[in-house]
Amino acid sequence: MLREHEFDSLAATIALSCEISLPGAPLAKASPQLQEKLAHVKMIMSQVITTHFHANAEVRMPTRGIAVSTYFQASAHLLMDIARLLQLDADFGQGAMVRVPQCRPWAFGGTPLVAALPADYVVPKVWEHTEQGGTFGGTNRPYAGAWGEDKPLPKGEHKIQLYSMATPNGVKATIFLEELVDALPNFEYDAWFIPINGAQFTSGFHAANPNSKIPAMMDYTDSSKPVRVFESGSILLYLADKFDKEGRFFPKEYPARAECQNWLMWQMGTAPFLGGGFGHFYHYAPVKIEYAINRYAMETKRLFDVLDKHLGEGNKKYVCGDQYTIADMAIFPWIAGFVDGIIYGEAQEFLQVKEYKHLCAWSKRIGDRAAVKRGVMVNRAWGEKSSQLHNRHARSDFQSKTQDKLEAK
Ligand SMILES: N[C@@H](CCC(=O)N[C@@H](CS)C(=O)NCC(=O)O)C(=O)O
Repeated sequence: MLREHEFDSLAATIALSCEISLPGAPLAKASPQLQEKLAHVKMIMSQVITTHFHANAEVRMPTRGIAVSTYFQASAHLLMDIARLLQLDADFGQGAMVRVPQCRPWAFGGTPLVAALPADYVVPKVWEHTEQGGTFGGTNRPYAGAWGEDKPLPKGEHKIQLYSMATPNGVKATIFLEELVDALPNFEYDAWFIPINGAQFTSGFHAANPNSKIPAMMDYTDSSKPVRVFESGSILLYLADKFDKEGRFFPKEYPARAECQNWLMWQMGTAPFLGGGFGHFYHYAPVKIEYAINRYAMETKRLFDVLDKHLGEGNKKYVCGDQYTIADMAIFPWIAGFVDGIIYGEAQEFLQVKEYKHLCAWSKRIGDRAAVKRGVMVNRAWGEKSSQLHNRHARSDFQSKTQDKLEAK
């Protein structure tokens, strides 16, 4: 239970006090029996500290005041151990209580006393990688690089090649690509399914995105100078710049253009809170941590409210007012998952998503668009077979290449 080595490393950083308080009465007024008990505790603590931690403990018993304090230098975890060892939550009579260890940044400053999960976890001096378990615990490594298979990416006949999966970040790109298909008679693209259980670490994918995350895109318009585009927001901006010449989806003029950029960047900044924070700790993490879930649930609800209030002001149809833009396309996939209750288990109820009326109405409005309905199917490999189009190479694929059709052949 007691870990001597920790004392050496942490002793100098924290000074703690463990208080045995005697409410309302100066120590002198305590009964002789209680004074005896307190003195006993003082003696034991002093012994424990010196024998177990080879430290010179200063254990003080003030003659005035309402508290008997034993001050010594130790880590928060050691103090906990000592408290447990001495059963300091015992009843000392006469209303005397042991306030089990309170951290006092006393002589040297230091970190506050914290509970740990698991309870015996002590933050090591240097972090070391261990596999974390849970749904995504084994996927990543703490280093970058093409450490997976040495394999090039497939390449179709169109100039634009997307490598992705129909997660909220992936769907941002496929929605815009399908909007461009509807808006421009000659626009086409290939979209390849990249399962993120390893394919993102292959040499081919890594060359397209050194961050090894979907979505990634290659533009072979000039085959001698292919352009790689990664980060979903960057893909939206690139496609808008290159193909949306009229500013249909990304306004050309300020202030409308700035407002669109604002909400696009807002989305890019908030996704890690919704997904990596809330989604991970509420749904995927192999241990339910109240603090983490509360922190990210609070932030997620705050973000819902930001969007809800923004849409409600002036009863906006779209995030930028009357014009449907790449900001809507970026925000929709993350919000729709919560609104439709298809993301992170019971999250819809847990976060009471239906209370955000403007947000829900907007999500439905975007979801009803034909291009959006197709976009969410591309690179999808779960759910109804008729909603899965693993790889997309032509407009007609939605009629003939969905998974139900392929498997019926
Ligand atoms: N900021 C990036 C985030 C991309 C991202 O996190 N992609 C996830 C899927 S939604 C991924 O590829 N995860 C695989 C991994 O973490 O190894 C973007 O918006 O493109």
